[in-house]
Order: sequence, then structure tokens, then C-alpha cells
Amino acid sequence: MTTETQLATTPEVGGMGHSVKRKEDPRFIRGAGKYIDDLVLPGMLWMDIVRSPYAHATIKGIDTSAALKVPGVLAVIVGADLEKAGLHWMPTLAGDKQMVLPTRTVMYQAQEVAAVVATSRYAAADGVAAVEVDYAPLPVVVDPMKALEKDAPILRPDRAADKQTNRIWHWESGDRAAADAALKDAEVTVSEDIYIPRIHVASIETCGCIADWDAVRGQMTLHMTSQAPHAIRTVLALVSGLPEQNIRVKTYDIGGGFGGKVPVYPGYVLAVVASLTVGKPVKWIEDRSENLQADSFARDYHIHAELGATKAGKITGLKVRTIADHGYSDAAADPTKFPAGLFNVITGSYDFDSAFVEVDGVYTNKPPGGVAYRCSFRVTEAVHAIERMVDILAHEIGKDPAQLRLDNFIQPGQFPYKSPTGWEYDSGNYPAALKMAMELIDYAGLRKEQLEKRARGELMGIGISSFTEIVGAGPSHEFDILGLKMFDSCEIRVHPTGKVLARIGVQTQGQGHETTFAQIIAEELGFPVGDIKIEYGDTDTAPYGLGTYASRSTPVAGAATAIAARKIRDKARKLAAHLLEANEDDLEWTNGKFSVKGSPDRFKTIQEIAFAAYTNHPQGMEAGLEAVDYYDPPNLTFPFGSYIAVVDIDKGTGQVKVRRFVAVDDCGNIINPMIVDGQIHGGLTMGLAPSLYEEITYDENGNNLAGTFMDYLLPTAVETPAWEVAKTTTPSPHHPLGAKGVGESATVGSPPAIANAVVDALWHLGVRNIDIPISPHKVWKILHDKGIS
Ligand code: MCN
Ligand code: CUN
Repeated sequence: MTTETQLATTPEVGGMGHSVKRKEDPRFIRGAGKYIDDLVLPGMLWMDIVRSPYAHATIKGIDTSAALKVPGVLAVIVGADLEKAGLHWMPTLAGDKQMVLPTRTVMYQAQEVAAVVATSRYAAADGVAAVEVDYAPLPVVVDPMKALEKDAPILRPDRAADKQTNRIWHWESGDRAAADAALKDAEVTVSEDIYIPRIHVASIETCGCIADWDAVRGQMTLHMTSQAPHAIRTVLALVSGLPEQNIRVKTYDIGGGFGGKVPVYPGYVLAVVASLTVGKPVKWIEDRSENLQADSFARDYHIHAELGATKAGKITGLKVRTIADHGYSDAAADPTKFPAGLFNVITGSYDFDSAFVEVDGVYTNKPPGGVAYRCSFRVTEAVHAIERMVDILAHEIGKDPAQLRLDNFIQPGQFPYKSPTGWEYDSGNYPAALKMAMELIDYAGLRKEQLEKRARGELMGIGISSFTEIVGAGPSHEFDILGLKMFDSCEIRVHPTGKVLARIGVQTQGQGHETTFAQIIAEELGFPVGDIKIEYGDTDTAPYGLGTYASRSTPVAGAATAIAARKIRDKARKLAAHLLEANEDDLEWTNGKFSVKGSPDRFKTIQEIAFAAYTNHPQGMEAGLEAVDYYDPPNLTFPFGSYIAVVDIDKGTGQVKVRRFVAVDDCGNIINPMIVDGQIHGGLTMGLAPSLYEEITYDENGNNLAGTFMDYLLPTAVETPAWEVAKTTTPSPHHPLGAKGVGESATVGSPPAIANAVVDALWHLGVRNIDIPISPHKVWKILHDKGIS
């Protein structure tokens, strides 16, 4: 079910709203995609990394002599080597610093300790095995709550004297006094501790790069898997001192990013140093366990939430306190001003006045990071908390969770809506989405079925999540990363024969930008999508952009593309006036041509105009037809949706089966409905994953207990239900195409629907909350303790 939008272009042109097949698929389907590990350069060497078996230890010595005797091993790099060049620490995106290689202390299990460069991957691995490191173990801090206790070991003694604590920062938003007062006066309050576990992006392609230093030309080329190539180039220039014009970052097909390919990892820096040292290209590719154990994690939020309401269920206030486990360094990928991301969008889809949120970032002996993992900066955590709390409130006061939501939604007439923590939601129609989802799933029928089943002792639950997303970072007055403002860009060149080359500042990792950005140009200029080539990911040619994450490509670079195309259309109008010997104001634009008002047979097509731009342009006008736009969005976009999950629980095993899942999404005007559905399907599966399966845990010694796919469980097609998707369309009022981002909505919105469904099935047994992932063991234990299983 889709609210129909009027299509302005024909299927041949393939503008907005057409399900154009992905231009990138032929190469993927034929096995002709090009990934970083496919690339082999002449004379290329391999790098492999020695990693710490301890989560916290002093390095007493590193003996590289045996490794250097391994046939094929050319060099071993240790922290002391980097220290000489001042490269043993590097800045993180969050303004902290992180070790490239340790000189004294290792801070988490699997931390990089040394790098071995060799003539083959096998020789490098043998070299790694031959490096001898003498460690003296230190006390390990695993629990962030214990890290804040007075006698906890200080993990970062390198910090300033007034920061000798494991608390990295404290951040708050909203009005504490107002929230306190609202909760004190509330007729009903509910509170809950909710833990959102540490999880890890498990993209098909792990991280890797080839650093290629050309000493003769003074040129560093970094071939890599990055979601943000330009930012990497600038960081590399600042850290290494190499002139930025002599650094080229180049990406290829990326086998999934999902946030994990935003940060700068020590491996990249080590490959660069190795190439500078040996003067040859050096390749480094992680294996799966290195990826799971050492790269940036996501979530790991310990949330305590309190919600106040009237007895009738009108929400009046919210207070949230969170401990955020950041590992040993704050390397979170968040905009500079937002240490806890956009977590304060936690008031969600509901209209109430008083909210207060506080977050403390904490150091522990775990890998650093805090990437979003298909979540625009901590929004998944926020959505999970508010949607769980709203459900707890509904059950507590005996009100249907759907009705409670309908009674509290921000109403369509209230947009633009100012939230109590300061966001301005651009547009929305929350009741329409929830009502559509209820109808599609037959909510009333399901509630009836549930009562019947409960009478028979069967466990069935229905869970709703009515989420509001916040994507498209971001307006330059508030959003930057390391000082770089979060604009994005597009450059369009129209060739004489009416074919188009466009380059964008964002970086596709599977989202289909080669297709959808061509569709934006097709919509605006009338060139058929097949005549438009989209390029990205080469910093020597693409215009500067901040990259793809936080579903910002459509909101920011998509807008830049539309505006660049409109600049071209403005020039095309002048050319058409010249060709038609008419006044510009007498021309009208329809379907790829300018015609004279009132004389529809006097027209010039965009292709004719393009040719004239090079062959017959008026005197005094510049030749050529090209434009560039750097777009600074006036606001973020606020996509939303309502999801309903139905689960059945096996009483014998505690296994949760998601029987049905209806997802109604609204991302404003849609560029390519098929691609959007693909994003939703993939996103829902990535929401199912942490709901029931994915989690990284550590034992008391800081050993990672989920370092392989044997323990880090991913849902396969067998576990994944047949997603039922539908749309409503509420355009963004400030985006040139009325579009909002969608890439993360489903991952953000779906976990609470599943968790709410499980708790809904068990509430009558006295269950208020189960933290995700809801494993069969957790559920079985509850049922067993209640004497049911
Ligand atoms: N789209 C559309 N109409 C809209 C909104 C989006 O047709 N109204 C299309 C876009 O043109 C684009 C795709 O949907 O082709 C996603 O667009 P958008 O929501 O702007 O998100 P981004 O392109 O910025 O992608 C980022 C987002 C994030 S942050 C993660 S994480 C994620 C995701 O996309 N990583 C992905 N989806 C992924 N999909 C794949 N296959 N691989 C990843 O690594
Ligand atoms: Cu939100 S993970 Mo995506 O931003 O690359």
C-alpha cells in the first residue's frame, strides 16, 4: 500500500518515483564488483598486525628479532618507532586521542601492538606469530559503573590533572527542574533500567586499505574502504604533514559500511607508515575476528528512564540518565557538539513539555568507538528507550499501547514542532502511519486471537514502535566533524552530446547512489537516467563532501544535486532563449524541453541545448554546461514510521518467533520506491539482529566473548520473517525534493517493536522488561522461574 505520488517523468527518463533497476547491479550479479582486496598493485607488500591477548597490561618488552628472520618479512613496526615521529597517538573524531601503537600500556584485548610488513600475507602472518611481547597484566575495568567508583584504576592518566577520572564527559539536554516537577506531580510514574548492548557492524567486507607512497612524485594514494574519503584525506594531511593535494583517497565497491567504515583505525595509519618506510604499496586487510574484536562498536548504553503521566495516560514528563561505555578512548563518530549524538530526540513522537536527559561517557578496557551502526547518532538508543517506556506505561495503567500512542502523538497540525529538548521536527503525520499499520496487520483481530491463546496458555505478543528519526546532518551552524561543516556537494557536467557526468561528495556502500542520484538529475533536467553517470569516492575528482552515514546522502547531497541541476536549467533557459530567439520569460519548462508559451511546437530539447552550449552559445556567455552546489541544509529531516510485530514464544525452549512484521514508513517524497523498500528490508533485518541475536560481551578479564561468527550471531534468511512494508508520504517542507532520509529508519525503529511484543506476551506473568538481545535462554529462564517451562 502506497500513497500514490504524481510522476513527472516517463519511465524512459526515470525521474523521481520510478523503480529504476540499480545501475550497479549488473557488475555485482556478474561477480565483477571491485573491492579493496581485489586490487593488486605492482610490487605490493602485505601488512599484518600483532594484537594484545590482554585487556590491560604493561608492555615490558617487544622482541622482534625472530620475526625479522622469518623468510619474506621486511620490517616490524612498534610503538617506539612511531613515537620518534610523534605518530604513536592519533586524534579521534570525538576530540580524544587514540593509540596507533602502544609504547607502554595496552588498553583492550586485540589492541594493535606491532605491525609486520612482508612479501606475502602468509609471511606477514608468520612474522606476527614470531613477535615476542612481554606483558605484565594490570587490573581490568570492564563494568562502566565500577569505572566510576572512587577506587577504580584511572585508565587514562595521560589526561589533564582535573580530568583524573574515568568519566570522559557529562552532557545534558532539556530542563531538569521542569522534568523533576512534572514527574513529582504525575499521577502515574513508571521507571525502568534498559541496557542496549554493545553490538558490532558485521558488513560482508571487513576494513582494509592499500597505502601507496610514490617517493619520486611525493604522492600518497590510499585505496580504501571508507564512508567518508574526503574527511580521511584531510585528517591524513593534518596528521602526516603531507600536502593535501598530494594525498589521494580512493574507494571502490564497498561491501557494506553501516557506520563501521567511518572512523580512522590504527591499521590505516600503520599501512601509511609502512608504505612511507619501505617505499612500496602496502596492503592491510582485517580478518573477521580482528574486525569483531578491534573495530568500532555501537550502542553500549545503560539507560535509566522515568516517565510521568496522568491516570488516563497523557504523558507529562520524561527523565533519562545514561552511562555510555566508550572503551578506552572516546572515538565516537558524532558531530562535535553532540557527545551523545542526537540521543536527546528521545521524546520521540509524543507531545509533552518537560524532558531532561543526561549522559556520562565512561572509559573502560574495551575497544574504543561508538559508531552509529545504521543509526543516525544514538537515535536507536533513544527510540528504544521511549518506545519501551511508552509500552510499560500502557501496560501499567491497563491501556491499549496503540491507543496510548494515538492519545499522545504530536498532531499533524503541530508541525513544525519544537521538542522540549530543542529540535524542530519538520513534518509528520504519526496517526496516519500507525492507523495504516494497524489496519494492515488487523490489530483488533490479533488482540482477540491473543486473548484466546492466553486462555489456552499459549504465549503470543503484539508490539508497536512509532518512531521518529532525525537524519541529514547537518546545518552548519550546529553540525561539524573535527571542525568540518557537514555540508555536501554535487558537480554536474553536461557533455555536448547530451550525456551527463555527475560527481557527488557522498559515498555509496550499497545504497544505490549511482541510480538514485541519476534519477534526481533526470527529474530536474529530463535527461534519461541511462545517460547519466554518477561518480564518487575519488578525492582527486569528486567535490568535497562529508560522506555517507546518518542517512544524510538524500537530505544533504541529494539536495545539492537537485540545486546543481537547477543551476544548469537556469543556464539552459538562457541558451534556449538564444536558440529560439525568444525572451527568457516567455519560455516554459516541461519534460526536458523549453518551449515558447502559447506555441508548444517551438521548443528546444535539453539535448539540443546541451549541444548548443558547446557549438552555438551566444556571444558574451561562457561556453559549456556545468554547475556545482555545496548544500548547507536549513534543518534536519524527520522521517518516521509505525511498526507492529507479532511474536509467538515457545514455552519449552523460550524461543521467540517473529510471525509477522508490518512496517509503515514515511520518508517524504521517494526517489526510487524499489530501493527504498530494499533499504527497509535490509534495515529491518539489521533491527531483528540486535533484538534477538547480536551482542558483544566481555568476561571479567576483558576477554571478548563474541569474537567470531560462532558466537556473534547474525540472522540468516531462515530466522528472518517476510517483512510486510508500506508507506505514507509526508514531504519535508525544506528539502528541495521534499525527500527525507530512510537508510536507517528500519534499524532504528524495529528493535522496540520486537521487544515490546515479547514483553506483551509475558506481562501477565509479571514481566516488565527484557533487555535485547532476547535470547531463548533469557526467556526460558523467566518461564522456568515462573514454573511455566
Ligand atoms: N532514497 C529514496 N528516497 C528517499 C530517501 C532515500 O529513493 N526519500 C534512496 C536514496 O536515494 C539512496 C537510499 O534510498 O539510494 C538511501 O538513502 P538515504 O536515506 O539518504 O541514506 P544514505 O544514502 O545516506 O545511506 C546511509 C544509510 C546508513 S547511515 C547506513 S548505516 C546504511 C544504509 O544507509 N548502510 C548501508 N543502508 C545501507 N545499505 C547498504 N546496502 N549498505 C550499507 O552499508
Ligand atoms: Cu548510522 S551508521 Mo550509518 O551512519 O553509516
